[in-house]
Amino acid sequence: MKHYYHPMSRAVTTHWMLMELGVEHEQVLVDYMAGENFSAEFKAINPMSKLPTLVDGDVVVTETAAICAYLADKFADKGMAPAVTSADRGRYYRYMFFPGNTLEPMFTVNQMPGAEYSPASVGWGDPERCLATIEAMTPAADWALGQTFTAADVVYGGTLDFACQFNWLEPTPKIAAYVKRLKSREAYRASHDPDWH
Ligand SMILES: N[C@@H](CCC(=O)N[C@@H](CS)C(=O)NCC(=O)O)C(=O)O
Repeated sequence: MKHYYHPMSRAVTTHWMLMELGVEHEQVLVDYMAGENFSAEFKAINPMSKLPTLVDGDVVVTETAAICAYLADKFADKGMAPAVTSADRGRYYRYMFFPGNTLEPMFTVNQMPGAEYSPASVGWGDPERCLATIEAMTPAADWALGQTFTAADVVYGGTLDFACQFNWLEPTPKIAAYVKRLKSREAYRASHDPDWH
């Protein structure tokens, strides 16, 4: 499979997922800072011109969380997603969807001074609710779903890691300890440039 990637992009998270699974893949560097993501060739694969993008045979997967979910299910024997019928699946989905649907837009709008919005209408409510939810959802020990590390940690934990790195999120002791646990993983270290993380 081909993983369209840049080391200073969200593709670091999907690279981390590939490393956790130990999946062989071709790393295709797309220099989006030089506009290579707008080439006709890449736009034919992903009209959003965004990284990461995964191509697995005839299957094109875009969106960081979708790629991680796809890989976790494709390599189900690696145990990075709870079984579809397991009671943990609901909690797993929550960790997988909350970052892209809710946290990312909140962090983005929160960086825009004076932005006006209706908390009841925007999907992310307001920063206070999001921060309270992050604090509640962040595990005090081990991983998002308990003792087993899953794709939920890559997606949710990866978002918290990015947010701390860009100073979008002031980590509480619980968040800082979780991010530290994530960073101690071999696959994290193999996929993240220490100069940027
Ligand atoms: N919603 C997408 C966002 C991907 C995204 O914004 N990627 C950035 C790099 S971190 C990108 O490709 N930017 C190039 C551009 O938009 O020109 C995801 O979760 O994968």
